[in-house]
Amino acid sequence: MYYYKSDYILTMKDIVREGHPLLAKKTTEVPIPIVEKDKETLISMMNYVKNSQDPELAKKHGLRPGVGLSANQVGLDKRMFVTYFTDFDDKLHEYHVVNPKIISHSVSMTYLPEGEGCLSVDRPVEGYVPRYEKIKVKAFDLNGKEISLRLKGYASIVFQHEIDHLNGIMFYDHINKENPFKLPENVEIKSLY
Ligand code: K1U
Ligand code: NI
Repeated sequence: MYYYKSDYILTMKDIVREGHPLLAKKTTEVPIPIVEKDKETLISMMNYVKNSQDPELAKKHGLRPGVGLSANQVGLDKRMFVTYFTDFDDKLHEYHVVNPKIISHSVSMTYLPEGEGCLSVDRPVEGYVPRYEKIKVKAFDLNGKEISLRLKGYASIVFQHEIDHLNGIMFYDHINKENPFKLPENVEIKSLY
């Protein structure tokens, strides 16, 4: 499997689960300019995320709702992901993200008080996942144009979750092993809300 056609309807059967080797390795850079097959795959991935947030389509296709999806989660060794969500300030974060690099981040950290979930993890995992409060990301978009994003709060958390996937890191790798609700010391860290 090398790519998904843009009109292919991705479902949960296409999503690889924890334990799959693709979720534990650093993924491979996508050649720029982006070839049509990689663009089509990104479109199909974006459709998964959008469909999953539509209650009727989610029910029809048995989709778990998501706000992001990385290519290795659908079985492809490629450094790319999509996001589709509205932040607390009502800004829509609809992005096709290719070869992302975190070029700087805040010292201060944040976390979701309810913890994180993952489409590749079929069990609840409790605990705080410390994330940088702000990040600056450089990447390429669907058209191979370089983009530079300054993200904070929830958007910063979602992007770090997806970039972690591309580096073979799962959200629970960040949770304190002795006490899942213990936060890192000597660093400013606040709950997102
Ligand atoms: O990458 C994935 O597995 C998708 C994952 C991303 C994510 C989860 C938690 C924090 C940051 C990023 C999800 O989207 S899990 C579902 C989810 O968080 C959600 C779904 C619908 C509405 C609101 C949230
Ligand atoms: Ni995930």
